[in-house]
Amino acid sequence: MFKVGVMGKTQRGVALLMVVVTVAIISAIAIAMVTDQTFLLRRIQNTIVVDTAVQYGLGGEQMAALALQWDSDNSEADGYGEVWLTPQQYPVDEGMLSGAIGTPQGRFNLNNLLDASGKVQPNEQAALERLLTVLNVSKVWVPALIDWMDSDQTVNPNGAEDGVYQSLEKPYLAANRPLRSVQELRMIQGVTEEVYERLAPFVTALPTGTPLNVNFASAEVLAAYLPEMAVPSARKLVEELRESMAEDEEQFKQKAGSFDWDEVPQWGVQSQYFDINMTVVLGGTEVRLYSVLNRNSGGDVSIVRRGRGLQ
Ligand SMILES: [Ca+2]
Ligand SMILES: [Ca+2]
Repeated sequence: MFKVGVMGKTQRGVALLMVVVTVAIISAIAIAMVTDQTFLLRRIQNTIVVDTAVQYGLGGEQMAALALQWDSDNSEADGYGEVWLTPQQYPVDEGMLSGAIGTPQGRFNLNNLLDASGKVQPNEQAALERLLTVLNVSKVWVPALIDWMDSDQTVNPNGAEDGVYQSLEKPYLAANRPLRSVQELRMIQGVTEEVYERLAPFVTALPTGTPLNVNFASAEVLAAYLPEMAVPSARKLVEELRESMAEDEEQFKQKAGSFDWDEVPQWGVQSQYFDINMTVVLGGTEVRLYSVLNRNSGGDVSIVRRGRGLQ
């Protein structure tokens, strides 16, 4: 009896333990399911918010296009003080759409280095090298950038083609086409993080070669474009242009002083490319969107690219 009684107690103990374990497992599964569903619900809500934000962003693009068309009809030049530069804010259902138009053409366009036929443009290369001198960063990688963009596999002196990139721990190939973004610089042999961080705010990578819009250029870029102009003089020129933009090329030349203009890479007082950075806040969620626009000489505006995040 005693023996049976002990066994009965043990069995009851095991049975109780099994119940406890089973309840614990079921609870864990139930909690996991609820968490999963909450997570799924949040994901669905987030997708709806992003989709709605993107729709508002498309509306923002259309408003920007109208502003830029109006500007084309009403002014010859593009510079500080113009209406299209005014940041905008519009209340939308349960939120706010805000955005600002800018132009990347005050920066050095890295895709100017090669012309449409793939030939290196010496004035542009010299200007990029002067910009690097002004910024006090290494320029040893410039031949590698040219190799990265030219269509051939011939290695320039101090350059780099597939062979160099294929020997890396994570190998890749040279792009052999114009840059698609400034971030691509990071893949080029010799471009260190320090070089990238210092240079990125002064450069752009537009789909085609473009003249610099001097009205929007920084002192560093102007000093790079105008040989022999020192940065302090360039700063004074920038201040002057922000107060009163150059309405045409002659006005800029008067403000800048005398230079050997044949040495200066392509420049002008107009922009063909614009960017919009938009923020849509909906029910406490913030979505950032950007678009790059092109305006042709007739004033027609088309979308070049768009995406999430900051441009
Ligand atoms: Ca204008
Ligand atoms: Ca190449």
